[in-house]
Amino acid sequence: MKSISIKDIKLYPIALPLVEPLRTSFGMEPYKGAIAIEVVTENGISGWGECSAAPDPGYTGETMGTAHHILHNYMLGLVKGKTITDPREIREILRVIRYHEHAKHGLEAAVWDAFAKANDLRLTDLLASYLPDGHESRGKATVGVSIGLQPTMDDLFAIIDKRVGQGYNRIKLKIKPGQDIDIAKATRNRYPDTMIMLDANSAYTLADADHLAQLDDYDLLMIEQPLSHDDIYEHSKFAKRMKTPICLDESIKNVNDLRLAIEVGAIGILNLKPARVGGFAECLDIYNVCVEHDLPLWVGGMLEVGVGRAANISLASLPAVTMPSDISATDRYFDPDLTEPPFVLGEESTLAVADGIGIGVEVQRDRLEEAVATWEKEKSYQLG
Ligand code: OSB
Ligand code: MG
Repeated sequence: MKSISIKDIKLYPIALPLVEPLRTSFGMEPYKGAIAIEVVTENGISGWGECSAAPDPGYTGETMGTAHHILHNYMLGLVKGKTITDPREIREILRVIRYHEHAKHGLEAAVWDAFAKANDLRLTDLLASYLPDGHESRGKATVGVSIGLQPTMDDLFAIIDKRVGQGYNRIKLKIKPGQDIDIAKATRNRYPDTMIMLDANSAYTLADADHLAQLDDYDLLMIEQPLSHDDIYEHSKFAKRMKTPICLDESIKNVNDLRLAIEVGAIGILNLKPARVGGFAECLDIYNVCVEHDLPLWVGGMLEVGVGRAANISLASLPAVTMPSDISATDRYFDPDLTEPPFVLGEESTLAVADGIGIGVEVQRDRLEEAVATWEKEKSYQLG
């Protein structure tokens, strides 16, 4: 493969209004905040990555501010001027910096896109080239939709009706204490044949196990991240008390976390989120461990704009991603998005990989400028 030399890296803090905000057990955002990252090569290729840390530290500890600080002051200097012969080298270069997975992922993703473009490859095929034979891209991802907490059950049903009507065949509902068993029961009664799963975003403790065991009655696909964001041990205790499979999101920050979770029986299904594990090199290692252990996986999302979503679809189209991913069509998130063309839901709840080299979608410079201005106007703090 052709190597690339990195001449310049630009950071664009952006905010885009969300068509439908996502209320979780940790909060709600009317705007999607992110840092769009552009890597420019000596040959004039622009690669794009998305650092999807939120404005607030509710999901992981990172924020747009911490990500901007660490990117600007530490990471860019390590990568600028480097010649890259394999995009997985970025993970090694950034290993001297502890944590900051969202920031690492955004920068690494921009290099993956530039590298794929320099080699005239789709990102999905470049990713597959580092996997064992037989793991070629399927060219599309099976997907579902993530629905936030709603004020009333009627509001929730209105949104689910709309999404099921649009063709999504797997829905994920956010839950928290006080809004859990009733949601599962009412939704299962109303939609007997839809795949339903719940995501607690760490809102419970092991003391809630008896209460949550009631969820076993509703034929749920899985329960995502019921306990603490940094816990594996208690999830292993909890998993033994539930028939419904436990999916881990926040708790798995790297491949070693995954190995531990498998070893102690804390995980039945993995939500693989590139932003949470620090990039695609780590995703590939995790993917291989899932294959080795027959662990079902799907690709999670951070309400990414088109840049990050296109990359996530590229990963989600790989064949060991056997469960529906949390990646929805563009109209669920933004109008308009930062990129063109939009992603449109296809037959059997799928999204096609954008057809073009790299991530396959084009950043619209005028919309980028507008999104930077929106961030400037809406931001509640200075970036570091
Ligand atoms: O827990 O999976 C989550 C969004 C932001 C932070 C955490 C989560 C989510 C989602 C969104 O559920 C899924 C999507 O991008 O559509
Ligand atoms: Mg989650």
